[in-house]
Amino acid sequence: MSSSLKSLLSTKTAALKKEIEALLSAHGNTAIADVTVSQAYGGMRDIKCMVTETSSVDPQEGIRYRGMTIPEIQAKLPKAPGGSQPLPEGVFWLLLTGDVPTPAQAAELTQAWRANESLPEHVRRTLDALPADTHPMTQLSIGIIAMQTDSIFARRYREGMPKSAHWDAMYDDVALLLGRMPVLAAYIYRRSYKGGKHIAPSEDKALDWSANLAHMLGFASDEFRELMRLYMAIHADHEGGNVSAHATHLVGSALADPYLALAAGMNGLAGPLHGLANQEVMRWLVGVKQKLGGGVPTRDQLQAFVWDTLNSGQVVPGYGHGVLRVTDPRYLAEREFAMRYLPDDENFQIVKMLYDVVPEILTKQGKAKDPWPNVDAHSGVLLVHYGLNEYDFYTVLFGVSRAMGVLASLILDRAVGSPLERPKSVTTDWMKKRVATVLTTP
Ligand code: NMX
Ligand code: MLT
Repeated sequence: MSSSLKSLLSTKTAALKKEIEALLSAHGNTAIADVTVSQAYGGMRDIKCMVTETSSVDPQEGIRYRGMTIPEIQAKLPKAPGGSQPLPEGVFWLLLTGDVPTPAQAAELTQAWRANESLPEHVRRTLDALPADTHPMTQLSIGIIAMQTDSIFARRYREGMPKSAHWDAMYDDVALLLGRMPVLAAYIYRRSYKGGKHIAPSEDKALDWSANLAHMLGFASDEFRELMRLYMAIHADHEGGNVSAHATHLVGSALADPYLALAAGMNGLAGPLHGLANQEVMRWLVGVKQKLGGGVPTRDQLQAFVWDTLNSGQVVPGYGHGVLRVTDPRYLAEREFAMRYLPDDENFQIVKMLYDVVPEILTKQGKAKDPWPNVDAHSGVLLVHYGLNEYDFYTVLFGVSRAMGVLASLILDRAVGSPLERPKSVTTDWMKKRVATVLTTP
């Protein structure tokens, strides 16, 4: 990766480590949260018990990367020549260091990642051994694991590197992995859907990471490139508690190398309550159209379809959230993109209508704590508009982006020496005794 980023990081993480040590020594025993029985049984919602530096989600305003909102990121981060969306290279720099990079620094990252864009032959062969209709997320996970043979962290650990060198090895692995992720994603796409007719990375080595991904997927328009930049920028991170980030962090805490840890995160992302929701949204939306004979349904028809979904015991994909209690700002960024580039798109009309009807219905049903749309409610229609119609592939794009956030955190984990994660579990019997004690204690 960029050498100036590495030396900046070395200084920054040394300072961060000192801050953490001072905090621990002065306030190590200060309580920051209480845990209720409902939280222990209910997916640990809102228990403040882990630290992630890269970003934070506020229920009322959504994600901030190092304190910056999505609109601020769109306004302040470096852009590609002629582009108006932030470069994900800048997002990664920001997540890792907390600084907004200069255009030259973002370009340094483009160069560093693009220098690593070859996929080892054995990885291609491993993927080619799978049936072509293997789900793309399964292929992504297998592809990442297959690349583990190149792990610098694993090799240096075996050679006896000291703990102080862990972050350095992690950093080098991440540079390789992030360079390869778009190539891996494009390889999966072209083998699954385009008869294995692969497209080599662009010969224009200054072409940014997302535009090169668009090129390798087979979509060359300037608008699609812009969409990829936006998509990669906004899906990158969502603090540490979401399934993909938490799984990556947990597995990494055993000093598993980043390939093993990222694959774990990607396996979590492939769940329909997490990243896979983006493919489910499109499938659901197309189901509405098919059932109603095509075209844009009426508001009444759409309302009836939403109720049918709920009454048959399914969730409305793309709506609700574990933390957010407002419309996801990432959804709003996608909506703004749609208004600018595809205002008359038929699927976009339906997505807009859903925004009108679903929150009201979920509120009336009274179960979901958050009736508003999340990022996955909008991304599919943008991709379909440009001809990327293979819904099962969508979560792979989410994964390429999410790799930036979770791997930035993994570097930081190793830099500050985060220990093995090992919370205490209890049994229901313990819980019953515990509440009985609380009840009888005056
Ligand atoms: N449609 C129907 N029911 C819902 C929905 C929804 N969109 N969202 C929540 N509920 C239900 C939920 O299933 C639960 O029901 P039950 O008590 O029968 O188990 C009840 O409302 C309470 O759930 P919440 O506490 O509001 O939500 P939770 O934090 O457990 O789950 C999600 C959050 C995101 C898993 C949930 O809202 C959901 O399943 N949404 C649809 C899937 C989706 O869009 N996932 C993508 C999330 C974003 N991402 O990229 O990861
Ligand atoms: C995410 O981007 O990870 C999702 O919105 C899920 C979450 O934050 O729990």
